[in-house]
Amino acid sequence: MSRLIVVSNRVATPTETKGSAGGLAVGVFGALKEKGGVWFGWSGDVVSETVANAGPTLEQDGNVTFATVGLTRKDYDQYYRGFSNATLWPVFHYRNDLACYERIEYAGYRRVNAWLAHRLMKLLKPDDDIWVHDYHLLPFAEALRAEGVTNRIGFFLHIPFPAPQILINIPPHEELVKSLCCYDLVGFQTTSDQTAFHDYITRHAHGKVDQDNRVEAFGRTLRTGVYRIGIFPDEIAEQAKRYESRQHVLELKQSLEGRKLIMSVDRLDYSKGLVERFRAFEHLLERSPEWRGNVTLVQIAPPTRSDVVTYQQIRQELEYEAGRINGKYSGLDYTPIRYLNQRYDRWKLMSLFRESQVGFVTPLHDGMNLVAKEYVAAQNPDDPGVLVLSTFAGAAAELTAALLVNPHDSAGVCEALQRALSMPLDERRSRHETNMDALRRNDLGVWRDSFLHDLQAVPASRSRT
Ligand code: ADQ
Repeated sequence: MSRLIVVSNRVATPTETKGSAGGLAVGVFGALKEKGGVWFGWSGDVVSETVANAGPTLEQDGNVTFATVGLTRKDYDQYYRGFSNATLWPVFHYRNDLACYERIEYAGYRRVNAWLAHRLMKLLKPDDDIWVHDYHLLPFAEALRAEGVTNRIGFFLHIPFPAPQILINIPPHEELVKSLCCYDLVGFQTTSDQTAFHDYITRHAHGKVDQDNRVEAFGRTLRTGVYRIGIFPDEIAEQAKRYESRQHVLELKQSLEGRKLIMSVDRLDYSKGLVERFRAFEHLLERSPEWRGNVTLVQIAPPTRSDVVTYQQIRQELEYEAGRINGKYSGLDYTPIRYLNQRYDRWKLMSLFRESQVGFVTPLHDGMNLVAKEYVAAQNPDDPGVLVLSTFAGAAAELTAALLVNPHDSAGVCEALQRALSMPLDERRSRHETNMDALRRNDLGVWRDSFLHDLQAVPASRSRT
């Protein structure tokens, strides 16, 4: 049986794969354990050139090798902070206004991809299947092909793929899509992401796409597919229930003094629609005075990428908005928005979700959004909370029994909040059941197995240019 080689920007630690990080780390590790193999990527450390070139550092866990390398300051600045997070991330989330492009960073991005591919070479065997993850590594297969690698290589994009009119704002857009065509299988979160890629192929690259999603472009043939990333809903349900009476939940409950609770959890990122969310909540307090003093929004948002300027700006804006709204509606014993810039253990988050009457998940664009799925799974089926979900999250295609909203329509979001806060038990139960069925039908195992199944179905000869 062929081994599996997983490549991602960051590699989970062996401890994280045991469940504390949950989600992706656990899903990917499951496949690695089954087939044996290597998880390769950046360690998260910025190191000297000598240390970077001495790697990879290897750590063994059963039949899985964790292989990590450090990045130099220059590589970090150009590849990670620069082109990946200041160019690709905003454009792929339809925020051209926040994107900047520097040729030197793009050159660094390609250089680091080639360097990483070269570092992986000595760990590779001829019949390994290689699964590469996310936007940091668009040119990774091309770099491996340049080293003579003919293995099957698949790619999964965790974030949206933008419509061609948006993508072409990145000056080397054609090179990037050409690089993607060096993979044998390219997977997307939703059909609209896949369609956007196909549109680019036919309209801008003069390529062809057939009914089986076989793409011919830039002298290569590949397949595309839609693989909606999921969670293991029953494990989350069990975890949320197990910890429902822990101290942190009791303390929160006590501090709410019978008020209803709306929960939001996101990385602090402009794609997550946090400012719009705070304003919609303000709209609720403004329009429905009966909720003043009777509902609390807990927003958990740990800062990420805080050395990218746009992330510093969104943080300031949110602090301002939270302060402004709290200044307007707080009482001596009431703060409408509790805004926390911290990471929480997974089990704590799941039990807090279970305690809340509304899950408020309103990204402006999101590949999938696992928080929405986790919120549903964590509910008590006898007395479940209601999910208010943006139609611009990939998860909206599956969680059709959520209250779907346009995050730009503050009045519409406010109406959905009112409806969620006063929804009768029967309706809440029936919506929860429908959403849970969808989560069980397409769990994390289905995502992982269907991608790997399709990758293995690629004829080996197709791996060659
Ligand atoms: P993210 O943008 O990080 O992922 P998301 O899918 O919501 O977004 O995943 C976040 C994960 O981190 C969730 O499992 C959540 O529980 C956890 N998390 C969030 N805030 C936390 C906190 N304060 N403390 C602890 N844990 C926290 C990218 C894409 C998404 C896509 C995923 C997976 O942007 O669209 O769904 O990858 O493909």
